[in-house]
Amino acid sequence: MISTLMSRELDSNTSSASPASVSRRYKSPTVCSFITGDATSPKRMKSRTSMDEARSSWASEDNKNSTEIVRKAKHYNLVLQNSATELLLASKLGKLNSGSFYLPHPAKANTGGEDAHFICTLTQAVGVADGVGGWADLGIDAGLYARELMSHSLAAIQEEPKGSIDLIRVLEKAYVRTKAKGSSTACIVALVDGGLYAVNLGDSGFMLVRNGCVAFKSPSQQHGFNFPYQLDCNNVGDSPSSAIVFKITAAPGDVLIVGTDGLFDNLYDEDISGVVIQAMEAGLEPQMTAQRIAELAQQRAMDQTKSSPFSDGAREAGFEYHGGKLEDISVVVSYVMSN
Ligand SMILES: [Mn+2]
Repeated sequence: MISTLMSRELDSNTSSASPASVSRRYKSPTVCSFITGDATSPKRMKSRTSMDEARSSWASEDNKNSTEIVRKAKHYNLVLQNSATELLLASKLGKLNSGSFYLPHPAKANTGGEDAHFICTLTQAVGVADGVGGWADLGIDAGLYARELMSHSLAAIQEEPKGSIDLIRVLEKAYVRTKAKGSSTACIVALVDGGLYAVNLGDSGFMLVRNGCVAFKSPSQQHGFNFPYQLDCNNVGDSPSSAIVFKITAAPGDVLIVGTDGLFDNLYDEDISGVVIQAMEAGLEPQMTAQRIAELAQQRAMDQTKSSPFSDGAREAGFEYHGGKLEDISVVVSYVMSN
């Protein structure tokens, strides 16, 4: 039996990268497990949005005094209790208009890569999963685990009672039903009454862009550099209850971007919001917006000259690393629509 969890492969496009691809043994998660960056390190803060950043971002809006942010254990509740207009907008949320684009790592394209995602129009939910590449050393394609996890998540979310879905229960069911070898991160976001409801485990995640600005970005959960929280086939790793739960108010016109680390390790927040702004001006459909974002991420992934959120993180962890990180890139874009 395999009793280790996997770190990511460090598939460097430079010759100077340190050997970080060793499989690290699992270690127990700490109680408060957010990896949101060191306050003394501006570079990390740039690539990882912390709760404080979210707070300042939201509080800087006109509704400063009426913004209520509650953090309970691993639950985020971001509630904009502001004007009657905002509440009216929230009550009129109708659906997510979603599209996706997937660019597998060029070397893994023939097996479909190791990412998976779903879009469910019935339940207004989307999800991404990222099979952890370290399994390849054991001859196991973790993409199978990720695809099965998403397929079961899609089925499980449709079993939830309408109007009171429980995403931890969804993730738990999917985890128990997944039989493939491997391990994976998971992120599921659903449109519910009043806003977005999400669970995230590991270093995939989501971002909400409002009026061209990043209103919120989910923090990454990692045990160490390049070693994400993950659900695994041997039940030795993290459990669905370790996922962070988010409830965030949303309004028509908001743009939700859900992606794997191939997206968030290669593009800074402002790169992503920049593409969203251009896409909105050009009137692009979500699928085309997702494609533009994914293509920019891949371009950066192959660029050895520019810094990336990944290279910033690597340097902070003591590794010499330059450029982007060639990876599977999954992007799901959802436009929040009124009824
Ligand atoms: Mn990945």
